[in-house]
Amino acid sequence: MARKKLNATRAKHMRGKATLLGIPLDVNSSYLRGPAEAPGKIREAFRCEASNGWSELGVDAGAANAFADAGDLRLSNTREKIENDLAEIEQAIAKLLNDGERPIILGGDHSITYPILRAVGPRHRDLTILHFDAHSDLYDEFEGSRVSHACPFARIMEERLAKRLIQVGIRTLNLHQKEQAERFGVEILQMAELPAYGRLKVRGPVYISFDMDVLDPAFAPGISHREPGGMSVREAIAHLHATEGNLVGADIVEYNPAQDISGITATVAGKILTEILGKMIA
Ligand SMILES: [Mn+2]
Repeated sequence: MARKKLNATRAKHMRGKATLLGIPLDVNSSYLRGPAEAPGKIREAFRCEASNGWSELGVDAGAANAFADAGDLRLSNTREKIENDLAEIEQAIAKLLNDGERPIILGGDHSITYPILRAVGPRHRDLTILHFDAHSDLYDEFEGSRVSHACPFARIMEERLAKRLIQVGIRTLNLHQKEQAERFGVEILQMAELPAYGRLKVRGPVYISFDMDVLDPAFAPGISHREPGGMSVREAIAHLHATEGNLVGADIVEYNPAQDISGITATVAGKILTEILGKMIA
């Protein structure tokens, strides 16, 4: 009896409820501000009546109890209090994980992935991060900051918060970031090598970090760093669907409403959210 109960508790932990959390932080952006306004816009697009909320995987992500929503964190979003903001993000994610939930974070600039992984990493041995992005974000420091949105994956790998980091859609590698990737053993699937569905079939716990600028700016202009030659929405969904493993968390970052045109990028972010939810709930 006791063992049965323990197993049930463990199973619940493994397959905890998907829970949205907005993280309105963009002070670590190096070029343009704006992603702090993204969480509400993505929720709005997800709930838009133009769409029915069903994932292409056959899951009703829009159903009343499909996921929980923990709202948005309240942060200073200032340089003076950045260390405090990062600590608050880590604590908020730790609380969700302790409650057995699987967080889906709506950013925010990409710097938030570091404090998120400080909470997620130690709870999952053998964690693989699948990182969709035009950029490697592996800078040791960027314009004097080690918590810039150009640096999160250097911090994550230094602190061994993941066993594997697989980057997909990269198309801006420079010498420094190539050296960093070699130093940390990062597996990079550059945009020119895609599709590479088989490389995303990993085992064990998986965290997906989805930077909206992995998409071609023709599909998603509402971002801070437009990098042509990227994925179509269809290619991104095909790669998301090809992923395997136990999805324990995800983030969608770098949507910048101030750069958007007619909310088209919000609609795309809402679609990506639907498909990540589909993957997590299925
Ligand atoms: Mn990027």
